[in-house]
Amino acid sequence: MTEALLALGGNVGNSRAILDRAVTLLLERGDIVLKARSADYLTPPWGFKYQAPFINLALVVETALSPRDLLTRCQAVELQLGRDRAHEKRWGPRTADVDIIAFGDLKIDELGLTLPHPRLFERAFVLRPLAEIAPDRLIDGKKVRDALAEVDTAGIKRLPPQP
Ligand code: A4P
Ligand code: MG
Repeated sequence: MTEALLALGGNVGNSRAILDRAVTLLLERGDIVLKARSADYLTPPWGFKYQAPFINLALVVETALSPRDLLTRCQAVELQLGRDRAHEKRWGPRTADVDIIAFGDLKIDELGLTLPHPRLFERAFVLRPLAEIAPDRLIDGKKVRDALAEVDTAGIKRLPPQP
């Protein structure tokens, strides 16, 4: 079993409900086991700024799947939740985005899969939820909590659990 870090985000539709469903779908076959789940966070849009705020959350999971199979599962969940890559703009609105942030300590840079995630250290919307559940996790030799201290977290709000 390998521990992996996943980051989920979305800003189209009822994002909290959609991402909650994404977590359920990821775990439903039993070959991805949840170890920790962050709260939901409301985060200002990054990249393309003129869009609705996002909901983001992070998961620590364990799996015996290969990194490729885990990515395929993440993308299957995105599709099940209505993500339409053909009509998306880069860094624009989306119903559900499920990224692999790290897979054990594996480093790979292949077509369609880079690990750790190449833009993770620029993204407070990834690091803030992750720091809640894995502050001491090292990624590329850096602790998540230290990486978080280097990014701008202005406007990020931790949301209370839904009733
Ligand atoms: N891919 C390569 N490595 C990975 C990996 N480690 N995990 C490939 C997941 N996918 C990986 O993905 C495009 C391709 O990346 C996939 O086909 C996969 O093979 P994508 O999800 O369409 O996104 P992208 O073009 O890689 O962009 P990126 O940098 O992942 O951006 P996002 O996360 O998709 O951008 N602002 C806030 N506050 N919160 C957000 O969640 N999200 C976006 C969307 C923009 N702004 C945001 C947020
Ligand atoms: Mg993605």
